[in-house]
Amino acid sequence: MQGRVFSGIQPTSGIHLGNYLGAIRNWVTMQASYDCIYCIVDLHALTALHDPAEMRANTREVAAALLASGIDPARSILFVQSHVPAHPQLAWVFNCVTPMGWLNKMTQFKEKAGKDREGAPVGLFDYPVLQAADILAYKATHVPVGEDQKQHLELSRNIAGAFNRKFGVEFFPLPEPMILGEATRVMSLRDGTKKMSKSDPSEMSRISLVDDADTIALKIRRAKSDSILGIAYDPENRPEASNLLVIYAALAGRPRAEVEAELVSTSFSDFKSRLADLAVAKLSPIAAEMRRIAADPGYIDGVLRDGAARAAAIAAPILAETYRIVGFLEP
Ligand code: AQP
Repeated sequence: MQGRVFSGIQPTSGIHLGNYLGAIRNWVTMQASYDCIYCIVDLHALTALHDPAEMRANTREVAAALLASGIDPARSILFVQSHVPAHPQLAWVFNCVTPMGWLNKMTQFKEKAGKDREGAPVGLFDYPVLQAADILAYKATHVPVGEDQKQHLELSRNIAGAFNRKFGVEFFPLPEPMILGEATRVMSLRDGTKKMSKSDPSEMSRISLVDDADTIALKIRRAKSDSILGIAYDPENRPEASNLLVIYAALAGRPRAEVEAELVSTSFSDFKSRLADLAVAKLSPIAAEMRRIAADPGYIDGVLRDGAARAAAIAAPILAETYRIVGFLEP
């Protein structure tokens, strides 16, 4: 194995094509060559979601989506963040070595807090410190994420370095972000300059992993287009065409340039019907498998329980050593 992978996904409802192409699909591939730990990060989701019933339902739904996409619980560890207390425990230690100034630079906080920074929860501000703890509680070496998480990963490296320097140790590795594949930043179907996101109020802006074939086809047909003949990659001038081209290449598993060469004289509407057929062919089997798995919550809970026990067994000695390094007495 080439190292230890950690990555997480929030249990916010409506996992979409961006999550799938930017993260989950890479997670599946990495199982062949890394020790993989995948986490449903409910503590992170609490920064935005306060409906307990929704949190519970989403957590199982995301687990079903990951299993349906090909995360194999026999090979990888799949668990829920709140089941392993080492995450918030280590986050507290990191809170005490992380300068406020580093967090003040995080663009995701600025975007999510919007104009009401004073009213935003402390948890939202502190989110990247917990993220560093998620990764470093396992001394993970590689973190596959979409491009939107690049800045947070840089911060995790800085926090690992700050801890090591402060206590004069070489304890935490500096985790490497892995931003893989053709679709590292999938954009909204309604606006090619905005990230495809669960929090976009328009359902038509994203393809959800639970969408049926008709809905997928409808969303692609209605996706914003332009009137230039041929599909070309030109994010500056043709953001929507570029985004759909990237999605097409990623779903087909082919290099973008190769697909682009094929589409130089294709009309937007013909391209959309090809894309719709491809998206339905690739995503419908995942949706069907998700429904099958979701019908058995006992199975999902069992997988998550087993995953939490395996995750805790790795994290506990790393946390204990961290506590020893900072000078906490053994209980
Ligand atoms: N549009 C995207 N393109 C590529 N990758 C993406 N990811 C998210 N959106 C895109 C990647 O998905 C993984 C899990 O993300 P998350 O659960 O942390 O969700 P998020 O990034 O908060 O996703 P959203 O949809 O943008 O949620 P909201 O709207 O709540 O902020 C990560 O690896 C992420 O990079």
